[in-house]
Amino acid sequence: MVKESLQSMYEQAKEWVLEAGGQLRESIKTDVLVEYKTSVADLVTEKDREIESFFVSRISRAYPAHHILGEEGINKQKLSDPKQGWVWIIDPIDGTTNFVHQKQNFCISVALYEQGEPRLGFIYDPIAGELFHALAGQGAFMNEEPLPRLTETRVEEAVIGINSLWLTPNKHFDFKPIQALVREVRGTRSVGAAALEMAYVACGRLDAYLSLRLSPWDFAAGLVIAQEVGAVTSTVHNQPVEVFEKSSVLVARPGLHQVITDTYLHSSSPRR
Ligand code: 2AM
Ligand code: CA
Ligand code: CA
Ligand code: CA
Repeated sequence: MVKESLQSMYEQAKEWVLEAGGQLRESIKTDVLVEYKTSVADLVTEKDREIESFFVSRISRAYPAHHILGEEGINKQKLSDPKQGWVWIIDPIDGTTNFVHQKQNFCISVALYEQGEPRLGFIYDPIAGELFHALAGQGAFMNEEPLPRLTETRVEEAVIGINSLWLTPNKHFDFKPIQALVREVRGTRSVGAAALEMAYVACGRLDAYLSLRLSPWDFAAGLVIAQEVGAVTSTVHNQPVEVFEKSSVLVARPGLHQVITDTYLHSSSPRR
């Protein structure tokens, strides 16, 4: 694939993301049908399905040979080997709970991978009017503004994104070292939308973000964007994130990533 066509996919996908975001912005003015998925805390709305369908129809018309992996499973085609060919990874609404309860702090997350390699990433908060985007190798942007490369910071001066579940006894992780981290940092934030929190690390609003169990659509675009500004990404066990597997995620400024893994996470052995 020549570079021009990746560039044209970038421009095309950016238009789709902005159009879909416009639909979500309109939808918060009306009542939206909400259903439970696996539990009362796991919501899905008619808009999640509509937005994913929008991308599936646009992508399959423009790029019929490409594969699509979306949270709501609109595209039923089975992906035999996601590391072959072109794969779009879509979270139509990341932060559905925020979408329903707050009508803000949610985003659309869209990524494109080729042979398992990151190519494009988009994270769009249509309420704030902030589109984070990147073409791998060409830097990351918020709207038209290039995002500067991340510099180092000390843990005492860091504001980190973390979910409160980390701080309670859980079957995955020893939470005591995490409590030590939370005591050490300047502050913690829980936005409630994983992709948006990764974008916030990329633009410097957060110095690190860590989450225990996410899916490809939660982090695929965030990985592309964060890596373009020099953020360090890994699992919480400091292994590379496998983009097509469920995974924990730690994304942080350089330096801070190492302090968090060496000092706080290394001593937290997984419970299974
Ligand atoms: P979602 O809104 O697209 O479901 C906070 O809940 C963050 O974790 C959101 O980014 C949310 O994505 C993600 N998440 C992943 N798995 C989840 C689950 N089973 N229930 C709720 N949120 C989940
Ligand atoms: Ca969901
Ligand atoms: Ca999500
Ligand atoms: Ca979602």
